[in-house]
Amino acid sequence: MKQILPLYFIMGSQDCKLDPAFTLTEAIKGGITCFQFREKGPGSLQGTEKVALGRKLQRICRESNIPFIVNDDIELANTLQADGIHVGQDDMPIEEVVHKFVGNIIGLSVHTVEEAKQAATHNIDYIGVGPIFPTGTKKDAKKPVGASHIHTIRDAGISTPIVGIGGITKQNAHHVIQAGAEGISLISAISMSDYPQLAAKQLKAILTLA
Ligand code: TZP
Ligand code: MG
Repeated sequence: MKQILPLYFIMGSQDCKLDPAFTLTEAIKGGITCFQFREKGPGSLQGTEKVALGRKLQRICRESNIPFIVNDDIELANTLQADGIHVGQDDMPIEEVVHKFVGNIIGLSVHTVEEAKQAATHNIDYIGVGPIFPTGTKKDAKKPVGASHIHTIRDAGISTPIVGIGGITKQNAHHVIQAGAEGISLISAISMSDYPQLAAKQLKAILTLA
């Protein structure tokens, strides 16, 4: 997990300023360590178009040995034989995901210490803690918890690998790492950039310095 989580890029076509395949290719050149396909919300593709984009982005990840993780959609994750699935608290119960997903990596979004404790009992591979900072990308996001919340989770004795999520930019990424996270996961800081490769490179540089 330590190699996979540092710079975890998430996106779907609805998040991209430029072409999604181009954005992902550039982000990979810039040094992302993991990719999550999250085709969701207003403007997102559905049905066969969603599957086709998933396949295309998965192929790009495979060429560079970047783990390909699917958000929410366990059927799609199994069809594509994705490397991982990521679910939230309101998705399918985690026991069911553990039972049904045939791939490797299972990630879960958590907001509270209690949810993080629950994740640990289910042997989840990593948890996404957030939103850390205010985000404009997820319209129904909960109240930001701040980077110190990662500290609080660690202090509660939880050693599950953590990625921070929500509003992470090159200006604040170091706080997330310094608070004890194994990585940063982000959408708009790369997907809305005119230069996704450069954006990823700059974030990667911050991780090395933090
Ligand atoms: N979950 C909590 S915040 C968030 C998700 C999916 C959105 C993160 O997007 P951004 O653009 O990195 O703030
Ligand atoms: Mg979800």
